[in-house]
Amino acid sequence: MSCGAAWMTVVVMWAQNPIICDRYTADPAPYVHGDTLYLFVDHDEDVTENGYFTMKDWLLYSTVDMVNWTYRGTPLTSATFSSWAKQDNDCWASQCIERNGKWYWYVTATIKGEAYPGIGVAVANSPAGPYKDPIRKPLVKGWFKIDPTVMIDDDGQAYLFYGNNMLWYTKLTKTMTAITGGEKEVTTKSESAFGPYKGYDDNNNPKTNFEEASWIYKKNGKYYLEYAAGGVPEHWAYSTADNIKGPWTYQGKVMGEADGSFTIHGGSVEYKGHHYMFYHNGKLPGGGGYKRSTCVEEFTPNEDGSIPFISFTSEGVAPLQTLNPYERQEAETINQCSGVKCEGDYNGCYVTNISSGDYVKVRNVDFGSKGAASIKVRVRSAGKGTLLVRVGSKSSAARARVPIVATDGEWVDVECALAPTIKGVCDIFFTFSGTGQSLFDFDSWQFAEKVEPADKSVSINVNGEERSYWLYVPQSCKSSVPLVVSLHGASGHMTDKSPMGTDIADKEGFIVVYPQGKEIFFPVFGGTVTGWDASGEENADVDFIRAIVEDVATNYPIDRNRIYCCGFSNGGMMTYALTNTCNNLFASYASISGFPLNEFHLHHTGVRPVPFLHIHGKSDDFVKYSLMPTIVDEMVARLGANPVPEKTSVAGKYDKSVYEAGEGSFPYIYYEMDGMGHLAFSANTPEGNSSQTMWNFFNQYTFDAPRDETFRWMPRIETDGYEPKKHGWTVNSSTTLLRFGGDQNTSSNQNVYHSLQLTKGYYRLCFHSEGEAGKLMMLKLQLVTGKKTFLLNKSVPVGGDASFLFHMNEDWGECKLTLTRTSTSDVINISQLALYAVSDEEATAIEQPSANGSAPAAVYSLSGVQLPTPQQGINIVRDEQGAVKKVRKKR
Ligand code: FUB
Repeated sequence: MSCGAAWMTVVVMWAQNPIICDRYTADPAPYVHGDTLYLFVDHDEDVTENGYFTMKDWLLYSTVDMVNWTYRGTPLTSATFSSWAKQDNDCWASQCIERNGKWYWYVTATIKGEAYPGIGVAVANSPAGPYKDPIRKPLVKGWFKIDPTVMIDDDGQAYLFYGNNMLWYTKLTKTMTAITGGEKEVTTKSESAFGPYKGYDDNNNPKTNFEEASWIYKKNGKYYLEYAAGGVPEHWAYSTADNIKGPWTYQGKVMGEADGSFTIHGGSVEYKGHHYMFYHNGKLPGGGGYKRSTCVEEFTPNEDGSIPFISFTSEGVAPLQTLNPYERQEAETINQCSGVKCEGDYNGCYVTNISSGDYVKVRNVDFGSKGAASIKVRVRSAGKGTLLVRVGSKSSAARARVPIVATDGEWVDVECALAPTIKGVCDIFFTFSGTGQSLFDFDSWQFAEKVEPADKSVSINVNGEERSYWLYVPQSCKSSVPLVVSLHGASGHMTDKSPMGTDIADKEGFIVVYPQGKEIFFPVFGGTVTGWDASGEENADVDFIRAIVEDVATNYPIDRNRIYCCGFSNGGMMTYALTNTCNNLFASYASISGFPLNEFHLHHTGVRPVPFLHIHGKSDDFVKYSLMPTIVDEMVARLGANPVPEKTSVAGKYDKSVYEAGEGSFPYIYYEMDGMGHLAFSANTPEGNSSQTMWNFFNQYTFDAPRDETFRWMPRIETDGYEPKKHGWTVNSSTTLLRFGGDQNTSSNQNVYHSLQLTKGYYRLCFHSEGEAGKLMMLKLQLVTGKKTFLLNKSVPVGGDASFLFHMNEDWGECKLTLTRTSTSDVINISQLALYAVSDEEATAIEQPSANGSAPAAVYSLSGVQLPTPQQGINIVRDEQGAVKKVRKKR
């Protein structure tokens, strides 16, 4: 593919080695984890002190394509090991490995107050740290004990090898932070094990070929030990063994002597089906034996597993994949650079020390066939400068000149149009101009794709059926564009472009689609009109809506975290239904003049809590406003929201109720519109436009917002200001303490009634009661549909917390919950009523109570009676976090 302008076809062969250009990096230790190759390296300082290795810290880089390397910070310095290591120098070779989610970085340092080295270990929860030295002492120490290399064998046993001229290994405990079984020495003075002697000392003793930099791994049942050999200048060689204890067999030379460096420390690794050999040389400008730089070559192992001789190249390796410019990319993801430095830590890194004439090159960037229209860069600056975007070479014509002005030390985004656009796969150069040192800091960049505007009907085939939708893509759309699905009401049409107005899409820069409903039978109309099958179950309309989103996503750069759904009337009913069937698609929902009624009443909320906005006219007698309180009750309980709303009113316009989000959940916002009938639009919302109100609501939510997806029903009957009797509850009536549910569909309620709906699975019902000790209550949870079985039917002592596990056997059912007292004069207060879904594993787990020695928060018998301590046999235990388990106490 070309890179935009036709005259840009010059092919330049770039030197890729060394691969890290902003500083000198030595002793590379690659490690593959998931999709990423991490490169742990040592750091030769720019200024060499006393003509010897000057090394104060250890660095981390990573890549996913082998050509662009991201600086991930300087996670370790000698200060990390301040309790035992000499400070401010001697941060020598290292290797890092992950085990059970923790990262163990083994390093060489000099023992404080001594001249000999030791090997320490730092531990972190992520590769970039923060790291801590948990044992505050070296694992091993003594002359020649340098250059640790680590592996975990198939049986889980971890080994550490290390040494210079001499070689040792030791087992590591499972914690990876202690050695076990003592140190074992490997005899290096053996030609069959480590190759021909490099000569003899003055006493005529042979000098081993093994020098240092051991690199251990296992492949196809064989142990490989790569190492620097031959004394200085070193070359790279390897030996193999069938047993970790040896004997080792010398296999030969793998690489020659490194260019410009008397050491060559490296190691091979397999990544994404390719084999790479890392090493260092002295080839970066100004480099040498104490200013080394990491390089990499690809190789193909021989069929018998042996490693071929690998030649050094300056071209390095080919890219494994392209880089997506339409996603935010770190400025410190670099192929080649000059002049700049990278700084930062696990909290974030950036490019700094930028002067006029410096550049950063990013390789193999895929702009696609539509091309990029603009770029956004994140920068901070104390002065002024320009960031220029070029393609193919650092001296090509600039496609964008991004002006950078002083930002008071704040990070800001600056956008700039590209001319001409950039298309296809290219190398990108960011060059910098301005006067003075350190023009600005550069954090990230992201290009925006050219988005073609559209205002047209689109046909798609869904499960063999031709369906259509109206696509509206405003001129104002950028990349990563939000998408709104807007559903018309019964007998409506996609060309209504309702209820989300295109004016708001224009203004806010999002795509909106208007699906066309099919002719379906509506009891309320007594016939068929266009509309939606809003049953809350999987159906052709749900497939259609999913297919539309996919269709738009194939043609436009939509942000999958920002897809929203709204609807009018029957479209609003469908929106409620989609909270159940499409709750893995939309980030938030809005309905205007529509709620679940008649046959659409059931299954109207999914397990996943969702942000929801509802707008309803007080004069709507079609989808009856008078029934809305019940809908609100249902939504609020399912969201675990505060049932007492925060209300704001503007006379003649609206009453707005905000039901604040429950823990791990989202709010329900309800607008009651003065004087509005059954309409798709209102100009009386605070924004003066109901489309804008919906958009402002949507725009607060992304799909990846953290949420607790446990099904819940939390009516919060005791909340101050909440009157349960007004919300479908029977309270203190005769012997009934509390009753909820069990109402029926009638012609007047349009099938909107208070109902507790459950699907198959385990649940936990909890509440707290206060009253006269020794009294009993009866708890009943009964299905009022299907076989009308009792899910719970228990006598419960008054006082304290109660928690009951039960199983719902039917696929779906409506329930009635009743708590009765023995006598009408019993005064009992019920609070903290909640019903949660419980996973099968949690519900059926059988284990020792308080296995960790801590007392459970509450213990109950199988019949739900609270016990002072676990009794022999099966107990129900609720821990401090509220999790419930069945546990067996042995004798
Ligand atoms: O980087 C300091 C030392 O140089 C390493 O520990 C050795 O392996 C050699 O590369």
